[in-house]
Amino acid sequence: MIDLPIDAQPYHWPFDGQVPAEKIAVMVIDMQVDFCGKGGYVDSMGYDLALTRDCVAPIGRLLDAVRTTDMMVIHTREGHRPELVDLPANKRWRSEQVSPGIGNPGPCGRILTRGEPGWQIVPELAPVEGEIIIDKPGKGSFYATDLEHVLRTQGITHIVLTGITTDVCVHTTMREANDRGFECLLLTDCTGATEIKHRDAAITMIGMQGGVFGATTTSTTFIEAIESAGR
Ligand code: C5J
Repeated sequence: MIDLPIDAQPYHWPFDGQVPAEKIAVMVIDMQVDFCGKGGYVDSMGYDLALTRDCVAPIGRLLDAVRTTDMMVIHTREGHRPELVDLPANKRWRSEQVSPGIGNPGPCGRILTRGEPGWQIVPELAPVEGEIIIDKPGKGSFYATDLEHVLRTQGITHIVLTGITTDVCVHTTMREANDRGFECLLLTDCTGATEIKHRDAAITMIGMQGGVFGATTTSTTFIEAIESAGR
């Protein structure tokens, strides 16, 4: 159960008022060692890891609350097949300009390569039994995956987004979902980017044009809505 709609920007979410929890999916995007762990891809590019790690604890608290409801939990992992047959040449080349390169060895194994230690979801946010995992080769979670088929089959109409990075994989997924008619909400304390200004800009952009990609709020507000429904 969840007590909707909730306070959000730029409108009370969702637009259609009360919806049952079983129509909502909470997505945890790319909370992998490569994006927020020591020795991973983001670390190897020299970014401040604190910026992508900050959201680990809030997402953990969110999952504790969501796991008491009927909401679907979906985790995603960005990564490529060990043979790299799904790694576009330009993505590979660009990564090699700023790091050992996707598919090449680093302190956490081959960067962004399926099965390697760096590609794993951080232990604090490990999926539990029954949660869905989507492996994706791109930034968006819909491209070249069965995510949309799973969502439609299960009658999901609303998506709550969390994860990293706000301006890349989270935003791309939110845009893909929005274009498909899913009603989206981003939890601002449950997301992070390699630059604070990019995170903040990505959040601000969601609110333009009356909520061009959906709405934003905090995990505190979302968790209160779960707790309030249980009282
Ligand atoms: C990036 C992601 N930033 N998960 N991936 O390359 O946002």
